[in-house]
Amino acid sequence: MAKKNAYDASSITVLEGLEAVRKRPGMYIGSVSRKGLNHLVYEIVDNSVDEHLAGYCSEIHVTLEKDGSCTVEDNGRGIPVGMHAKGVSAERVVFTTLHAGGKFDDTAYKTSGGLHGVGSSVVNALSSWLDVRVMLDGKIYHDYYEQGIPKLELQGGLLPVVGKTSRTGTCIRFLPDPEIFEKTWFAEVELKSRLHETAYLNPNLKIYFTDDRGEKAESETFYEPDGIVGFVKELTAKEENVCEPIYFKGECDGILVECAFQYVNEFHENILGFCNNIYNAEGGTHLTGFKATFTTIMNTYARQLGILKDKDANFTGADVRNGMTAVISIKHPAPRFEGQTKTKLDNQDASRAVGKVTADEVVLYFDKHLDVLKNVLSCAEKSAKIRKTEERAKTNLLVKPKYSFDSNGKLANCESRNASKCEIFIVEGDSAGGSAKMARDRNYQAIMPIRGKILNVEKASIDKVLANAEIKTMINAFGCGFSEGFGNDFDITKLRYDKIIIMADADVDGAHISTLLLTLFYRFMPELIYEGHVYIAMPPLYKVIPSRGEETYLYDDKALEKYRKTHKSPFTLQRYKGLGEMDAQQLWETTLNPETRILQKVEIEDARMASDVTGMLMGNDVPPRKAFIYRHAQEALLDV
Ligand code: TTJ
Repeated sequence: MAKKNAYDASSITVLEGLEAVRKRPGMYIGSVSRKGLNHLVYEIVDNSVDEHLAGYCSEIHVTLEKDGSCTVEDNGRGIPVGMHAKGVSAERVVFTTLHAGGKFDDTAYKTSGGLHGVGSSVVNALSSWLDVRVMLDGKIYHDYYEQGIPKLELQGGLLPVVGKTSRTGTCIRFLPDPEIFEKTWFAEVELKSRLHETAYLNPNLKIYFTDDRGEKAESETFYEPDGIVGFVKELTAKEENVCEPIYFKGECDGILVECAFQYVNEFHENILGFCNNIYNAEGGTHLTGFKATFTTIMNTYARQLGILKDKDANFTGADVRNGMTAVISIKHPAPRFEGQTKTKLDNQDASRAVGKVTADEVVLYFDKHLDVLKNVLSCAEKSAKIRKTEERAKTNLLVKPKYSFDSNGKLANCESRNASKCEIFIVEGDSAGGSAKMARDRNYQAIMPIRGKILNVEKASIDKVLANAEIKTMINAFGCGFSEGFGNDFDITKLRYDKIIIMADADVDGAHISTLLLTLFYRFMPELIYEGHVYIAMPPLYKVIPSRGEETYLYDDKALEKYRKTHKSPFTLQRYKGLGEMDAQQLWETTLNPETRILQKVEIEDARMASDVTGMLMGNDVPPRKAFIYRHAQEALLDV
């Protein structure tokens, strides 16, 4: 790097780089929705986690401030503030240079991959302002940016000292830019969930979270000394255990492998993969390595114990994982990611390493714990038994003529075959379904009414699910097939609709139907959710008809309160008890017309949320389920 004029030259590329980030923020943080907003916090926090992994940081404090900004503070060594080769403080380089994950080799910025770790300069570019305080060498150094542009004049390229301290660490405070983000209110439930996940993956790290935005501050500490064993226990907390969590770790070819798994009395598997502390929503090679080896081991045991006879076929992978909840966490020096959302681990050596460690450790464990082994194998036997019925059900579904997906006369399809324009509304109740059929634009909007409660797929086995007429119609209408988890039988490129819109009443029954549908999609067609095709329609709760002026729809009680405050003249209030009460015209205006309707996109932010769609929502306690749906309702965005 040339020293002469380096500052000028680099500041030009800096500005060009930041402009690119501001122009196409989605490329750098995934989206500008609520999820993208939270992502800013993760980007910053991940730097402190890296410092923890380097062995120098034991605490991170994350605070949501009253003014809408977020503060992240750690007790690490502090971002280096000394002179960088580019002629300014290294801190400036960190916050103004776009560095691709892993490419920033000057300092200790080994990064994690996927969208993560690309970093602090992206957060800086997308913030109205960002304030930096670095504590080291007994001093507090200060820096400050607006929309990514440095605002402090430096003396000889070095940061101003604003105080003395005996501590070391880094403190960043930033305000997301409302010019960039649809919403600038951090979603605390998702944030906490992700911070909790980070605590499970880093058992010696304490994360202190404070939400100071409400009338009284709310604080929570995430500290999980049991690590991923604790994580697995939490994921299975509401289910009936078949065994205690089994834990092992090991190393192979410079890759660290850590795994915890447990069996519960349920007909599903839940296997979560992490690489360098980042959740891999689309799985990848660490999971395939684990699964392949585990299947071989369990079949070997089953034959040794006489559970499988010579004439019997092997258990399938799905059989031996029936009822399994697992967390597989690896540390890889150079991870690569692929897949639609770049969250699928691609390194072949990860598959080998996980396979090797699993082969050694699982055998070591089961050789000593025959009772546990037998319990686990009985889960596989149960699965194999119902698999035969399942296979019959599956063929029945697939042999159905391809285009008669309106088999029971329920689906009112649209005329267009241009999938990128088409929408399908899954509507609760026949009467609302009837109105929706009249109100829709039949050119590109399809309506599928469903009656009452569809099957709870969390509790049912796959053959029952596929025997359900409404579910069959839905799977056929979407056109992609289905599979458990991310599988080859599902083909998203065949999807006939860009948007799948769940339309249910804003009451407890409606919330229940929404969660059943989400569970169905999540379990059998997760790509639909991960690739952003699933939405929840938000029908209004009220219509106000003022004596003078325009009629308007209000979507929640908060909006009504606000309307009462801002409109003094008398008005008539009409409350909708359900979709069925709306006529075709009203339904068009409020829930069908893309110009005026409100849709909530369904997004899954971390592993816990992924599990919660089934676990939290479908468990037997109603309150969290209601809270989930209602909270999503409050965050509904105008879909224009
Ligand atoms: C780099 O190598 C020398 C010693 O310090 C290392 C470092 O950068 N440590 C560090 C960075 N600790 N914490 C950070 C950090 C913290 C936050 C909240 C945000 C950012 C961008 C970095």
